[in-house]
Amino acid sequence: AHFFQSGWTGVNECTFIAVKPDGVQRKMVGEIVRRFEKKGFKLVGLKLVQASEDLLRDHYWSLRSKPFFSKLITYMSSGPVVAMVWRGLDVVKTARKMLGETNPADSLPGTIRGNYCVEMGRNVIHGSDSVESAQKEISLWFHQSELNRWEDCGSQWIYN
Ligand code: IDP
Repeated sequence: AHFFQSGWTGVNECTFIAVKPDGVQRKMVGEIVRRFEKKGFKLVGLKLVQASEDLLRDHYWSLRSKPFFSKLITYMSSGPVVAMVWRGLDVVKTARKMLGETNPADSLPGTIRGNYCVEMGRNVIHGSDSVESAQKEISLWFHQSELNRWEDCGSQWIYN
């Protein structure tokens, strides 16, 4: 069965999260996974990948004309990233709140970027900015067969 047969909305909404190369080097993977797990979201895909420049150019296509674009591609290809798909009610918007602002300096303490980084060019984590971006990014980074359907035995304690 197609993974997204059950739809993209409600409790089945999905977002693409990536621990960027600086986050992996700085041993942030466990902390980031912990935050999403403890929040109550469901992990449906996870892998450590060295992203190609082609993949990253596709991923950041909308930023191709920005002055920082080539530095961004260099940064994002400087080491492995942990690519993840998380599922749950309003996960796209909520994940963005958990991340903080693009600029760590504008991110509130308590958010991932607010707590763990200083500069925009080393901001530790990526999260899709809309449901449409999430769909695009998930299909770019993951094969259907890498996304898992599983029954979360705790879901009745997360959803009423
Ligand atoms: P987002 O990651 O919060 O969605 P975007 O505007 O989509 O922010 O930018 C993508 C990534 O590009 C940012 O996370 C950051 O790493 C980098 N970036 C954005 N703006 C700048 C900038 O002005 N200078 C350097 N890097 C930037």
